[in-house]
Amino acid sequence: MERTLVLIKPDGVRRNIVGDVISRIERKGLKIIALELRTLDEETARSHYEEHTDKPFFSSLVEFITGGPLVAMVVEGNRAVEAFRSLAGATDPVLAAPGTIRGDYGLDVQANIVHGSDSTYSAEREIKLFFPDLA
Ligand code: RTP
Ligand code: MG
Repeated sequence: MERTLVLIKPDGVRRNIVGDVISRIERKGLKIIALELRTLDEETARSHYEEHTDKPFFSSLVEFITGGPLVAMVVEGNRAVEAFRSLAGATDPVLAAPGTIRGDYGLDVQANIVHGSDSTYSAEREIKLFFPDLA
């Protein structure tokens, strides 16, 4: 079974849509095997988004993702990485298809409600970062 790291970003928690995001994950048939509400420190945030270190939006992204509590989850199931990315929709919520999480809830390319690992390799790295005790 494949695993992916899902985050409900601080904007999603602030807007009280944690329940809906979790419902969509469960409805799809994916299983939540770890879940925690936490506020990221700067070091963890920089490490999580390390592939974007050189992007112009990096410092703003770190500020946003550390700006309030988020929900971190490990989600498991058949092709979980792709399955969740498909539920999330395109990075830019303006372009994300209606029916996806970002398509239904967002307008802002940064405050786009959820994160999902982009490959099984990223998933393994991110799960270790957020849930080091998970087997
Ligand atoms: P994520 O990593 O959060 O799941 O999102 P993603 O794969 O769909 O998009 P990615 O390219 O990895 O971007 C990471 C996050 O950075 C913010 N972003 N801001 N200001 C901008 O142009 C911009 N572009 C991306 C978003 O929060 C995006 O999800
Ligand atoms: Mg990404």
